Amino acid sequence: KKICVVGLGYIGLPTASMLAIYGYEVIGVDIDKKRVEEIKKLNFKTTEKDLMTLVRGAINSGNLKVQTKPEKADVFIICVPTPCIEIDGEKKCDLSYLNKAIEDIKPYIEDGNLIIIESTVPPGTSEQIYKKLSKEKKIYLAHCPERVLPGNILAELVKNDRIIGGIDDKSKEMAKKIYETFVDGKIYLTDTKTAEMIKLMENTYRDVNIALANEFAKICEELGIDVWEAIELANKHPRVNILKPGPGVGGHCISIDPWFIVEKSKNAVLIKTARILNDSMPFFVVERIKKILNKDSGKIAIFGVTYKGNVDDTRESPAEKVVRKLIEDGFEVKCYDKYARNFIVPLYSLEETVDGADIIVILADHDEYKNFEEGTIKNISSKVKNKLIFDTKNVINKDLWKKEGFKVYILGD
Ligand code: SAJ
Repeated sequence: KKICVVGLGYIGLPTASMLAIYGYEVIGVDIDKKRVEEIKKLNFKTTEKDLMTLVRGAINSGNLKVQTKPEKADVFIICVPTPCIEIDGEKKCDLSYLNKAIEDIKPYIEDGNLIIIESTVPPGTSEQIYKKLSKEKKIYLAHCPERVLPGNILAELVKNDRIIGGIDDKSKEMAKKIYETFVDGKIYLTDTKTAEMIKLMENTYRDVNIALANEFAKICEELGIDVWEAIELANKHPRVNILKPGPGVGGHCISIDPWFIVEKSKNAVLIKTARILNDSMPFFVVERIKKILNKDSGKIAIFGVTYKGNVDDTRESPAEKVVRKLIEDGFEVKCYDKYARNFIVPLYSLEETVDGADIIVILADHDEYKNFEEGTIKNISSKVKNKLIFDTKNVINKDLWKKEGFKVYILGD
């Protein structure tokens, strides 16, 4: 069987490589020529463990070909971005990349082909695509959403249970055959609209629970309670699992997917409120920085600009909103993050970042910050102007920093 995977991003590339390793003839397609070249030369950047090895094996096996154009195939798997855009104040799913991918493969589709959409889409999207494509060809169509955790993609690609939504029973069976090649987890079958909703429910569940943690942080700060101690002890309850407060919810999934439900239903009230609450956290952090500094100017040293710890992705990062607001409010900001691939402002070395700083603000929970040694902290304390650190992820070893004379603030304390 020949498979054409369209979109070689953080889902498409591992999926195409995995299918090739398991013996399928795979055509990996990406419209970005640079992306195609860097994959061919195996010099793409990634923080995903073993991904480079997997891609190398797939290409060297001769089963994976990477190119900018699709080809005829038995199965087409579409893994292109479905970002969120704002139109007239309404957040909506931008289906332009998906629609372009469909247009690109259309000339190659033959009767009997299976089309699989992995991209996250609003409920009902797969049916619309099926209606359009089945006018000209007898096709099968399924929606198979991904739930791998960035930072642990390869392990989860194999281990996680998968949901397959098929437009009809044959589509379900055909898609199941593809995924059971490499998925060790269980495979559950349903219809496309339910599968689309399941994906959104998974991420919305997380977003709403993060919003609850963030609201607890705001309330505890107001009442003079350490929210971290309160959450840790509340979670001793056998059926309570309160998540962690933070400077906001980043990444192109959790911060976006709930909007695809809000777009489709006026009943999405709690979901919308949670989104608004999470998007308010970067500004809550800026206000707290001003309160700690007790002035409206100064040098801020930011540690961590990626959307979460130990990844290189800065998409929708809360740090972006914090940095923009601080600069807008007249602060001088320098950012340090050795994982980040790119950011809205230049990134500096640790030394340059802390030099003369009035305060250090931690915005991502990279392990590096958890494991700062005494020597490093001493070096930092000799360079800063004030020994102040505000950790919005509660990731640092507070005692070590206090030993160096730092006043330590934690979000929600
Ligand atoms: N965050 C908090 N507090 C928490 C947990 C997370 O503030 O307690 C923040 C993180 O710092 C980050 C954002 O939320 O900014 C999202 O982080 P995440 O840990 O939810 O991870 P993602 O977005 O990389 O992955 C999520 C996962 N979904 C769920 O856990 C339900 C993953 O399984 C999905 O595949 C992925 O979204 C996706 O691509 O949809």
